[in-house]
Amino acid sequence: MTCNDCVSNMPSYKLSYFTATALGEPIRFLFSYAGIEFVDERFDYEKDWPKLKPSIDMPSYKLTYFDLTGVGEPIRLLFSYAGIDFVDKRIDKNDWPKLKPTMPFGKVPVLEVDGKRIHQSVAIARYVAKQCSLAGKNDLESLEIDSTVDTIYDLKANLEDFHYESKEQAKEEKLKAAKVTVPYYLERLDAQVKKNGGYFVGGTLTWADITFVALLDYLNHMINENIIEKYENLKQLQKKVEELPAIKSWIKKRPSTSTLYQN
Ligand SMILES: N[C@@H](CCC(=O)N[C@@H](CS)C(=O)NCC(=O)O)C(=O)O
Repeated sequence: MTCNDCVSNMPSYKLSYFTATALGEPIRFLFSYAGIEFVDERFDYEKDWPKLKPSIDMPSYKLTYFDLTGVGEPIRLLFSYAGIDFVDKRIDKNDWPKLKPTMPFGKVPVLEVDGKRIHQSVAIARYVAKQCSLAGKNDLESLEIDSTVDTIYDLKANLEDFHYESKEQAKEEKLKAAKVTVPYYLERLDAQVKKNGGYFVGGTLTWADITFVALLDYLNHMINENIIEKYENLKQLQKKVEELPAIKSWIKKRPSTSTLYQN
């Protein structure tokens, strides 16, 4: 076998990515480290991408949810962070009775992936997180992230228990309980962020951080206060996540939902 044979047996590689470093750069580094030749195609996000995008075989996504920052919001933030386009279908409350029987389990959010409908917000968020490498570097990290997200949902359940109680006396008792359980959760979540270098898991951004920040608006609304006011590490985390360019731009452009929380 001659050297020419080796060369001709190598696959030819072409990497298409933006002019930015970001997610394309580790691949460029690895090709360079391995001494493997590749065509380094770079295009401009503003100028080239709108024309090129339709030619890239991406699934089409449609997320159906209420016009709220509830359990659909982590998914919207994750899509935005990942730079994945999705149809943000917001149901008018008045249309819900008619639409409910058409949903797989009578609830939203529902994600349509190329027309296939999937429900359960946490499962959907985890799926999107995997598309943009926010789901942990190994199984143990993924487990820690899942466990943190479940804890955030436990905290949410505590607040919902109080918020959606309609009987006055029971509501007062549930508020008293929430005033104990909510700090219990927040102290531990705050300590977790402190211990893990400013993020919930592994010293780096994961979908647990995005889930927490995305749900804060809803959690605060339920008890009518900023629940993380006293928790410096959680406040820093919120700031960091909300300042990520893609998240910042999502928050700026998303519809205002303030009037639709009323039950
Ligand atoms: N475990 C489900 C719960 C979904 C859920 O409770 N959705 C609410 C909105 S936040 C809903 O569809 N409510 C309307 C109804 O139950 O009729 C998830 O996380 O996706």
